[in-house]
Amino acid sequence: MYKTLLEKINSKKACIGVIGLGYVGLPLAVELAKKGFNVTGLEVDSKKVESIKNKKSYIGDIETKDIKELVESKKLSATTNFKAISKLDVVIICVPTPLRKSKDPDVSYIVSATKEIKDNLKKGQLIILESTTYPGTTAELVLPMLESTGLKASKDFFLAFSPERIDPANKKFTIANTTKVVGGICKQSTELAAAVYGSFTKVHKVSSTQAAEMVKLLENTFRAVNIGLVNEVALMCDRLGLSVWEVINASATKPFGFMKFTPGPGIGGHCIPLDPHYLAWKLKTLNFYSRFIELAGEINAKMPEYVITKLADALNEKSKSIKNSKVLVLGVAYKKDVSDMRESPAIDVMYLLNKKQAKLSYYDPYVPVVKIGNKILKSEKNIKNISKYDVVVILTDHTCIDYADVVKKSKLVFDTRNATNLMKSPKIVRI
Ligand code: SAJ
Repeated sequence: MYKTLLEKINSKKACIGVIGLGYVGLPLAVELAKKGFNVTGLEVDSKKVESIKNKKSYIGDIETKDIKELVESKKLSATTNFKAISKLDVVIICVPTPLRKSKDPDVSYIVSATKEIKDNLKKGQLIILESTTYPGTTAELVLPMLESTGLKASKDFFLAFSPERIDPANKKFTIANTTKVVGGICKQSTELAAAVYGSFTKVHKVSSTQAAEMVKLLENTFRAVNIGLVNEVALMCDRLGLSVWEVINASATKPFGFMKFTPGPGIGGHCIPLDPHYLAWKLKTLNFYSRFIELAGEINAKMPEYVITKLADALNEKSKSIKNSKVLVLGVAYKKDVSDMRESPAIDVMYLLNKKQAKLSYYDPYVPVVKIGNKILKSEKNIKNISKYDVVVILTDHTCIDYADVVKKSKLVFDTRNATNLMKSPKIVRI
């Protein structure tokens, strides 16, 4: 069985299913189809399935021409009918793993995907989980569900974990040139998963699914903790009357032993604010309190309030208060040059501005509408009349904006990202 499946994968004859055609699943499905596999996208969202059937991409990093080519050559298809799983050799789960309000992991999407697989599981299949999750999910949650069919892991089917490393809008590091880490519940599962990803990129094998799950959490906890550190350094520099930007830029001249992170209005996105809490949650069940994760989480979550305090001070210098000041927020997406708003700290800052009764507007060329509390705000069409605002608050530093021009035409600029690049002007206040 193992040899047959390995041969099918190596000869690209294996039929592969990808459950979840989001910003992780669709690029993976397209890459595998490009390599010659017959790939079936399995999606609960019929709009996504329709889009694929109509040969159209709905993910920024994926060209419609690629979808068209692959659908026409019958290498790529999509369906909402999960019974198709019974005809597949490999099934890869790429579903979301959000946090509940209580900051506990929400693995309900993994459970429903695994249930669909369980209902259609066949001997000789390889199942791979990609969704970011706590160490143990594959072995303690997915495996028992699949074995409840009576089929035995490693004997009747294979099971592995491989963390997704898709960085949306990253033109330099794509799915095709980013090493894939794989860890199976047994050596054969690891080898089979390595053969799948080895068809399009470098592979790094680890000894277990738990190790592979932990790799991803280390990667993103590393970022969350270092961002928390520089945010705390920003607060320190404020007390010391120093420019945190000048200090960080100078530290970054050290070619070894230092990695540049920058402070900001908080952390957003679908990974960094969430993933470390998966790890913290798991360790709590083992009676271990991960202080770095909790502390970084607290510091990062407090940055929106810090922005408001600094903004109030800046307006105060002009004998103004936040209340009734005309405030233009520049950039609301969770990071520059993306349209994604998930967990964006801009939402928290704008919520607080609203609460303090600022006359709030925003401009973000990537984000036409935002919901702040129960208010719907539309982006300004342009920033031609920027001088009418009492203050312009840069929350996300999209590269398409001319910040020198913004400073020239504004009364006051509060820059939370150093988008103004340490430009000297009495009009600029930075965190
Ligand atoms: N941020 C800072 N200061 C920094 C870096 C980021 O405040 O020095 C903020 C960003 O503005 C954003 C949040 O943190 O709000 C997360 O930023 P991010 O650069 O980590 O971007 P993400 O969330 O897109 O993270 C993804 C991750 N990729 C995957 O999970 C596959 C992460 O592992 C990547 O390292 C990161 O992209 C990247 O390097 O771009």
